[in-house]
Amino acid sequence: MSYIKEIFEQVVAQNPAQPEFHQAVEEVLESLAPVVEKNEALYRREALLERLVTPERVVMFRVPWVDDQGQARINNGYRVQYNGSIGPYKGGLRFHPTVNLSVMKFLSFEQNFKNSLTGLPMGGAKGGSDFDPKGKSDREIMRFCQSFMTELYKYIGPDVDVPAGDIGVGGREIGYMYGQYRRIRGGYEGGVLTGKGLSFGGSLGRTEATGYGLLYLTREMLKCNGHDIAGKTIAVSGAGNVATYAIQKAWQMGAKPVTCSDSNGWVYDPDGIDVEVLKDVKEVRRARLTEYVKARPNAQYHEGKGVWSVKCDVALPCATQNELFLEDAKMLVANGCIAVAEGANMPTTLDATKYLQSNGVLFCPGKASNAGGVAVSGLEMAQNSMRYSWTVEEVDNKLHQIMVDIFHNLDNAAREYGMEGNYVAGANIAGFLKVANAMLAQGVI
Ligand code: NDP
Ligand code: 2IT
Repeated sequence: MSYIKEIFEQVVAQNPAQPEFHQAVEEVLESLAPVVEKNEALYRREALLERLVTPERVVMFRVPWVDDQGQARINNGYRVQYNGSIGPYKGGLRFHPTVNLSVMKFLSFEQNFKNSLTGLPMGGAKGGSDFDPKGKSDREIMRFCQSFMTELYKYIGPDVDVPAGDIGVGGREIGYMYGQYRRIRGGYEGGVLTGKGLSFGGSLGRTEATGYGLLYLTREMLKCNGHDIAGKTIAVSGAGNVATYAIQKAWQMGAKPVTCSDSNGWVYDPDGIDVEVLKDVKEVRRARLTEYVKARPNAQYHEGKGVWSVKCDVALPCATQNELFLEDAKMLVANGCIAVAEGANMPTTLDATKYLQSNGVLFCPGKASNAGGVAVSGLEMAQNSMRYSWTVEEVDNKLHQIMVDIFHNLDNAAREYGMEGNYVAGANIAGFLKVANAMLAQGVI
């Protein structure tokens, strides 16, 4: 049996009932075949793939808190420190009822390769809780964040592990968690979290970074394949941090984003999504998308899923994992879509990815196209270490350069291994090589 197949079967056997984790490992291992074949004796002797698929540390803890009615509540907290060989563990925190060990492990596994692709020294991690922030008061959110940090603080630090935001965790939650960390530690250690407020060590441009970075990479991918992003119709899913700033940057590039979605339904706006209305509904009022169409009479609201049925040139899934299925891929191809770039982590299922690729659709995986968020987190860490702040132009220029470099890095890696145009393979190989070389250099640990 091939080394890769052996490892994948072990992962499935040893981690039962973790489908998202299996899916992420399968996608990465599959693309590493040509690299592993070249180095098989060495990798086997060093148990490199076994170590690659095994997290260095998984922390699970109880998060007790009291709701506004005085009722005690309990949630599960997690931090998976997957691989620290190229830098401090780094990755977001997700608060969403679907969070479980499988989701945490898939996200932290992916984060290793993403962080490696940014070129910055950051290892891979992820954490979060099955806490549902929807409908909670601001005070409940604060008490939850404080309780979560009261346990998490033991395992993190500016040179150890640096969490940030993800689904359900934005500037407000990072502020509350940072406050509790500072209170427990008794000093300023801003570098322990990224995505902080600008008044206490946050970086300009971090809020916009993932969405903007997604568009910088997408424009470069289109350009290198003979297309101009200006004038393109874009379908976006999600209506959170990533989707909002992807939509904003798409407009700035002369494209027209026409859809967005949340967990209840989706919007088609034939005049293009109005970013200010979207921000007011989702960021300011934390309301549902039904409110969006009240302010935009030409727009249509539909319950359930359906963003990928809209005719578009480019599709940007920016909500969550497994939200673009084979039947969606078929609709996109039938409607003439030329490119898909993932803003979310693993939004496209494996069979949908393969269908898109084999039908000539340019496809960029999230670990490359959504790396702008963690890249600017890395820049925030650098600024915190220097006790200095770059201007928004400086940060944006660096982000732009990082995203363009990432695209060329994976394009080149795919060519070098005889898989030209397969950006999934290119991203996995380029991301893997740096981590693998660091692991080999550091011995069997
Ligand atoms: P937000 O919480 O800001 O927004 C998430 C959006 O996706 C919301 O519109 C939400 O709808 C929707 N959504 C979430 N879960 C589901 C679900 N199970 N079914 C349907 N819709 C869902 O998160 P972000 O924008 O930060 O994150 C979006 C994606 O991007 C995630 O995959 C995340 O891992 C990834 N990402 C985020 C980065 C960042 O810097 N924030 C960096 C790189 C990747 P609703 O409003 O109803 O909850
Ligand atoms: O998935 C991701 O890359 C993030 N949620 C951002 C992580 C970070 O540390 O900024």
